[in-house]
Order: sequence, then structure tokens, then C-alpha cells
Amino acid sequence: MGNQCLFWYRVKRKNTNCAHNISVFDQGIGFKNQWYCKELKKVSKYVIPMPVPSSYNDITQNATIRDYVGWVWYERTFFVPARWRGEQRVFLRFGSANYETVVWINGVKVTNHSGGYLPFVAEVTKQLSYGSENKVTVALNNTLTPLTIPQGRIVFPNNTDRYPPGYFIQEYNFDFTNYAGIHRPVYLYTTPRSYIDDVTVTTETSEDNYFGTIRYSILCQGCSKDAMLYTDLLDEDGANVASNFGPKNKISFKRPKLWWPNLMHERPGYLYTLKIHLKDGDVEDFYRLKIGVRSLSWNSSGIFINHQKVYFQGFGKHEDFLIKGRGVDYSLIVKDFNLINWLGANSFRTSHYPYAEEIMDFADKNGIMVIDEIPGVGLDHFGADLLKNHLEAMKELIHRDKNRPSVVMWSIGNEPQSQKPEAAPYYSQVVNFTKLLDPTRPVTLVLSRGYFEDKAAPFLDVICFNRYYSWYSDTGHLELIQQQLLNEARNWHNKFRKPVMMTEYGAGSIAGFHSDPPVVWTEDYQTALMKEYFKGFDILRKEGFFIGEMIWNFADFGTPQESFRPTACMKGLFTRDRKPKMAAYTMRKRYAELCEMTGCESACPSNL
Ligand code: BDP
Repeated sequence: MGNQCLFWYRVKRKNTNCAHNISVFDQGIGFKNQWYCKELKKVSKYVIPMPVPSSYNDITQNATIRDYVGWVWYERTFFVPARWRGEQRVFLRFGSANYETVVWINGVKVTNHSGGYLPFVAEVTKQLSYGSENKVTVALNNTLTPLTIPQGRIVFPNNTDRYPPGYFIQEYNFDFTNYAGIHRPVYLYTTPRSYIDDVTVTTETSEDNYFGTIRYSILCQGCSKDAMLYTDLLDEDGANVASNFGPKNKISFKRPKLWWPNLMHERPGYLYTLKIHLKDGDVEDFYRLKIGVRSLSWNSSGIFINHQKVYFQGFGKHEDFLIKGRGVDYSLIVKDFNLINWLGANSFRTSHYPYAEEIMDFADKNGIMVIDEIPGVGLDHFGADLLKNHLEAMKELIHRDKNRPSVVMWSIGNEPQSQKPEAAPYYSQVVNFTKLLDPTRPVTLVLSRGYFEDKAAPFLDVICFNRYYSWYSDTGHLELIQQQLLNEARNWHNKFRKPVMMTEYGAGSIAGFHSDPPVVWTEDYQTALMKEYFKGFDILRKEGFFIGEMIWNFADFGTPQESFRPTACMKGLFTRDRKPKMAAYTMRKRYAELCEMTGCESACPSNL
């Protein structure tokens, strides 16, 4: 039962002239004064309405709230019907909240969670009052430290000539706005006393794709030893294809309708439903899981889906939009998938954190391959405490996305300082852990250090690298792109003997800026640069080990204020409000041509 809410939100202290001169040391006040037992409007006059899901940063006209670092408090009341009492269990689930969250129901703490981009859930059966009003209170802290994933640090400049006492800034190792708030839907849902808690599904196909096999394992909570589990496989029309029973079993069948990536088949993204029925005495529970039947394998020169080699044509994205920041927005999701289709892409990377489940559902359905990334962006030191948090994030991500056919690779981070010797044991452990939890998918880490110094590549299945030739280096020298790209991609492959793909390249452009010959920041320069990369990609592709190109970025996105950023990161094919730049048309043409060269001809945009 869904319950999307409007929370009330309270900042600890109201407007001061500067966003950053709130002392971090008195931020425990809400905990000390037990705000969760009170009504926020009675403990402060600074209470304002705040939508959920949404980031809070861009909702008001107040720069203090936009740039706020520290604890904020949300609360709202809700009614729980009397008929919910008794025979069922009630859970409260957050899609995500950035970063540290503590939750109370009617003044009783029910859970806390660290990490900004993954769901958490608490059973609240005993804390709720039935047939009456209830209150949920949430304390949320967006502070990033050297031990959070991603890392950040609070810096107190000690120059008292230039900064007032207690002044601090939050620094972090990435360029996107660290939006804060309850970003994804919050639901109350019920289950029977004993219920189906989790299902793990893997699929494979025979060499000729004539047989499909689905292996499943079901975790039942509160079930007696006599509990029975029945599983039906339904096709898209709801017709029963095959059945089996028990908590762990397999279903094998002939002529499966396979899950294909977009452009590799005329009917991409085919999904079956696995319908699981639990019968435990008089208790029954049903769980329906959408699954795609596909095989996934890899070797030193490629990734294969249903035994066919894949070429990735896509981009890095962000969850980012005006006003809502990183808050889930259904209209935006559908719009973005329309644009993905319009571009003729087959993939994206969830740079630089796991995206909302609603987005992943669309990827499954549309046959869009996803490189699923956790927020390990820009890590610059590698201790045991950080590792613990990194592994926990990996575990939560795999738990959430393990059954998604669209997820074809795990990315354990982006652009770390992987030249440091400590990076070797650190990433070897993250990779081993990831493979232990899911041996069915390749693992990558998106690299930016040189192939000659990097210490993480030996542990990876696929080398993904980012490079901004002729933008951050040799600015303006488009003529150098091909040489530099060819050399570097070949060197990565020659040294590590693994498939290689480019996960970021690009240039900033301000929509409407033009020049001939092109200069940086114009749309002309952005497209001229892309075309130079395309020439290099075409040469590399023919060499057999180069498996994909992902431009940075799908759309312009919000960043902290920096003098070299004209209000945002401008490397988008689309503007922040999804208007196509010249680059979008250039990319659309490129991806259509690529499809003719690498995809299934009848599935290419020009033939549909
Ligand atoms: C890359 C980062 C990406 C940035 C990009 C840029 O991976 O997050 O947005 O640089 O500077 O290094 O635009």
C-alpha cells in the first residue's frame, strides 16, 4: 500500500548571512532535546513545508537551505486504519535519503541508515497506533566525511583574517551537487505474518538459445517447516509457461522469449513474471517478480548477451533536475527514456550512484543495459573503515538489483586515486566480495589514472576509462584526439588483456553558443570533438577488444558554484531541461550508424 507523503521539514537554525557558518558542534540539539517526541512546530518557528520525494536544496529562496550541511528534521502525521491491526505485519520503506538517516514512529526509534542512494526498511507493526493518527519523524544529515561513500571532508580554514570563527566548508571529490533530502518514495506496506521476503533469480540459455533456464531461491520469513511454495512462470500476456515448487529450484523450458538489449533484437526487453505463492497453514502470500531470461558471459575481449557480443552505445547520466534536485520524478523518468530511445542508445551508467528503482524498472522494460555503479566516486584514501562501508554499499546494491536483466555489470566506483599502492588490496577485496555475492556479472571500476600507474585494473573484468582529450588536456587541439585515444585504449588492453570501453569523454557547451572554426564552450566545438572520438572508436572497434562508448553526459546537471562552471556542468547532449543541443542530433546520427554496423539491422531506428 503506497503512501507518498508531504513531510514537514525543519532546519536547525534559520538564515545566517553565510551558508557555512553554522557550527557543526551543536548539531546534536534535536537529539538532546528529543524532537522526535515533540511536534517540530512547537520546538521551533523555523518549520517549512517540504515535498517528499525531493531534494530540499532548491525548493526555497533561501541560500542557507540550499547550501545547508548538517542535520535537518522532517515529520508528518498519517492515519493507519483499524483493520490493519492483528493478522499482518507493517513495514516502513524509504527508497533513499541522503545520507545519514534516523527514523522514529510515535517517538520510538525504528531504524537508522547510512548511505544516500539505497533503500532501507523497518518493521513498525508494534510502534503504530491502529485506527488513529501516527507520526513519523526523520533526522537527516548530508555531511560527507573521509569514511562515507562517497568521501568528503569538513574543512575549518584557520585564517581568521578571512573567515569568521567556526566557519567551515564541506568539500567533496566530485563535481555534482550533493543534493540532500528524502529523495525517493516512502511507503507503508503490509505482509502476512509469514511472508516471502526475498527471491534470487539467475537465468541462462543454451548455446543456441533454444533452451532457457531460470534458477530461483526464495527466502521466507516467519514460515513454519510445513510451509509450501509454488512458482509459476507467466509470459507477458499472463499465460502460464511452466511451474515448479519449493524454496530452491529451477525451471527449464524450450524456445524462451529472451531479454535482448535495445538494437540487438526487434523486441528488446521481454519480461516474464515469476509468480510465487506461499501457503503456510491458513496464511497465504503472493509475490510477483518481473524477470528477463538471458545469458551473460565475458572473456578477455568482450561481453556477450545470449551468446552475442555487445557493443555499448550510451552515456553517463545523473539523477538531476530543476527544483526537485535528485527527487524521483515520474514525468522526468518517462521523458528521459523517450530521449534514450530517440537517441538510439542501448545503455547507460548510473554515474555516480545507484538510481531509483523506478528508473531501473524502465531499463529492464526497454532493454537498456545498465552499468550499475555505487557511490564510490573519487576515493582518495583506502582504510579498513572505508572498506567496511564500501562493502556494505555493495551488498545493499546487489540485494536491490540482483534480479534485474538490465544490469549487465557492477561498477564499484569512479575515478579513484588508484595509483596509490593501498588501492590494490582495497579494490581486490571489493571485487572479491562483489563476486562472492554475484558471480554472474562482470565487475568494473571506472578509471582515470594512467594504465602505467593504475593498481586496480588487474582485479577487474572490464577496463572502463574516462578521458577528456582536447578539453581538460590540450584544450582546443582536436587534431590530437585520435592519436591519444588509440594509444591509450590499446595500452590498457595490451597491459591487462581485458575488454576496454570508454565511459566518459566530452566537452562543455552552452546551448546557443556557436563559432566557426569551433572554440571551446560552443556547440560546434562539442560536436567537432565528438566526431574526432568517433573516428578513433571505429578504428578501435575493429581491433576486437573495444566494447563501447559512453559520452559524458546525457544532460547538463547541477554542480556546486565554481568560477569555471557557467551555472552547471554543461557537457550534456541535452540542456538541463532536456532541450536537444547540436550534440544530441550528432549523437543520434552516430548511434543510428553504429546500429547498422554492430546491431541487428532490422532493430535499427531507420528500419523500424
Ligand atoms: C570526470 C568525472 C565526472 C565529471 C567530469 C567533468 O567522472 O563526474 O562530471 O569529470 O569534469 O572526471 O565534467
